[in-house]
Amino acid sequence: MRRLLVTGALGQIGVELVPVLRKHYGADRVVASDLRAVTSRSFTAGDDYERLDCMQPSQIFEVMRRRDIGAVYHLAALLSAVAEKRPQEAWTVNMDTAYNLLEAAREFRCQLFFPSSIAVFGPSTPRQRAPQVTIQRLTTIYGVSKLAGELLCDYYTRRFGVDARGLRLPGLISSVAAPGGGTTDYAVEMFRAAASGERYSCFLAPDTRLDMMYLPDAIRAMIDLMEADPTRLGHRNAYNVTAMSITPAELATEIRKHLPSFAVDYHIDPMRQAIADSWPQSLDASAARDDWGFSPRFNLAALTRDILAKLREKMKASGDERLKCETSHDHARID
Ligand code: VAH
Repeated sequence: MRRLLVTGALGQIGVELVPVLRKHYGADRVVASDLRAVTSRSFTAGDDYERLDCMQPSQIFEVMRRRDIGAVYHLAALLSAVAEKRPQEAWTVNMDTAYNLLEAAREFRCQLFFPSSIAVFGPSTPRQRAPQVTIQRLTTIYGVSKLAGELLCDYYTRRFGVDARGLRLPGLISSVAAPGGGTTDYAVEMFRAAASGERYSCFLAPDTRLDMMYLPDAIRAMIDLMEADPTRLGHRNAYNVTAMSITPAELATEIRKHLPSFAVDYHIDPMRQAIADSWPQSLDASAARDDWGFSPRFNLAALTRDILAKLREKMKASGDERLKCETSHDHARID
């Protein structure tokens, strides 16, 4: 059986996606890769890991051939806030790597997952329940690279028969990896501060409403999309997906149901606030639901409960007893 390759495996999505893929398909079928040497605590020397610079086509082709890759989850990219600080580098990294992986997918006849984003929408996109097909006059270099990536994937599918598929991901909240330079990182940072008993200084205004999703739901959506019947994929590059539309103030209130003393103040970062304000406040994910059964399991209450429990376990394992949740709540799962 051909293997799966994850690029950018040491990033926020990758460190959670790789173990789930290995559990789903078998540890010997998933190759993790990133620019850095395998010194991260997320992967040990025994893990199947390749150092891979996706800016180098020869390195990609060599790994594809030697490891007999049949599907790629291409996660290597600069996120919105970092990209806006270094737009030229962001364009080069995000676009050249996407092009290189599409060329490799064409050459080796393999599937490609491309992570798009709500960043492909802009101020003139309908703010509420942004449709699957709508105006896309985005205003960030990250959005330009993600929309161009979507169109390039569609071209390779139409012109060369490459099986490329993508999701317009909202902000992703996880308990495992540190944030990676995005505009929605405040949510991950807020949980980490609360778990450590610290006050959090939020870089977005309290009423900044954005789409979010728990990373386990996003990973399940990625795998479901990649395994879906291709004849049903009317919008393969790329589907709107979301699980909730929340604000920093609402997230803080939910955390305080478990940690009543948790405090947040607001020191707005003008650049990240401008990026957030350019994005819709909510997406319409009905096409994903209708075409391949997208169905997130975690709402805000269930996500908060699960993340604080996971952070408490992690901290206890490291001997840190600071996180004692003072109340308990029933699971408020969507399903
Ligand atoms: C970012 N987390 O903030 C990413 C994501 C919707 C936002 O694309 O850049």
